[in-house]
Amino acid sequence: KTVSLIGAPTDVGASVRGAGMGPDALRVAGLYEALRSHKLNVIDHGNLAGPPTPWLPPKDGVRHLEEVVAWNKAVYDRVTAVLAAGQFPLLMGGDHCLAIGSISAVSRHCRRTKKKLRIVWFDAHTDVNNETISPSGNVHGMPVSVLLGHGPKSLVGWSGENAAISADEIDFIGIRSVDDEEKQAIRRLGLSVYDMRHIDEHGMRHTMIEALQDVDDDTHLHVSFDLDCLDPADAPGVGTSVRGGPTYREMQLCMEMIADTGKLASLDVVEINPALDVRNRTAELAVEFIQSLFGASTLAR
Ligand code: DIR
Ligand code: MN
Ligand code: MN
Ligand code: MN
Repeated sequence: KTVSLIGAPTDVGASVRGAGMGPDALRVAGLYEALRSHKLNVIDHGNLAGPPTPWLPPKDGVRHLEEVVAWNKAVYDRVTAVLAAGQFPLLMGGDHCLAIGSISAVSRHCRRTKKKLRIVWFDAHTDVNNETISPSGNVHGMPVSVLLGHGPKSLVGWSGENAAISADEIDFIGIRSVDDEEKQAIRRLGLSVYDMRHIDEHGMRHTMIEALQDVDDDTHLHVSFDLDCLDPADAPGVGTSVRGGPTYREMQLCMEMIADTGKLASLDVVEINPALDVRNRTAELAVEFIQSLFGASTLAR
């Protein structure tokens, strides 16, 4: 298997500056070497190019729409090319708005190759705002809505269909911060949200069994991993931390259970903010989790 590392160094959709340094933080934390030591062929494509973040207030409910489109276009094109080459795209963000380009490309690829798409969205937030309900206008809070077909026209429909994904193709893990109108959207859309209370009551193992239950041989499994999913005690280097997240061990179990499916085929690692981190701890943590996603295990070799 060949893993292609794609750096998208931007904070254009975020609420605080700094996520643009994420790709290099992952490189410094040894992502390339970690995957190599796992007998994977790894190509680092370097960083994509895109516009600087202008840092302006929202216009018509969205901040930096033009720049968000440009960055996502670059991501969409590269992820499409990597998938077409039969390789595994690992997007190094950047903020979570980049999942629009990444998952639009994955969705188109799945339709073309007749694969069933399943997405696991690790996050403290559900990111299902859109320009009419978002309290902030930041697009990193909107990618799921856009992918479901509701959002700014210039971002919707890239997969070839109005909706790149359907509500039953995505499961959320670790949620503990949802805006008021987002709550209505979740109910209206019928999204599967495993919030922290669900994880507290049922345990992470049972939660992941539920989330992964319909993964089968024909499935393309995509993981969109917002590092703010973790408890901020473990992952301080994120822009919008929310206390009360999964523990290190719980998150390792998630990663190991996903690896066990053997169906992981694309990955976003987003929202690492080195400007807020402590000695690159959050990127190092991300590298550990990525290794587990690719099958690293304590006892098996
Ligand atoms: C908030 C924050 N719900 C918003 N979202 C974040 O601005 O839409 N997502 N931080 O990761
Ligand atoms: Mn988040
Ligand atoms: Mn489900
Ligand atoms: Mn997110």
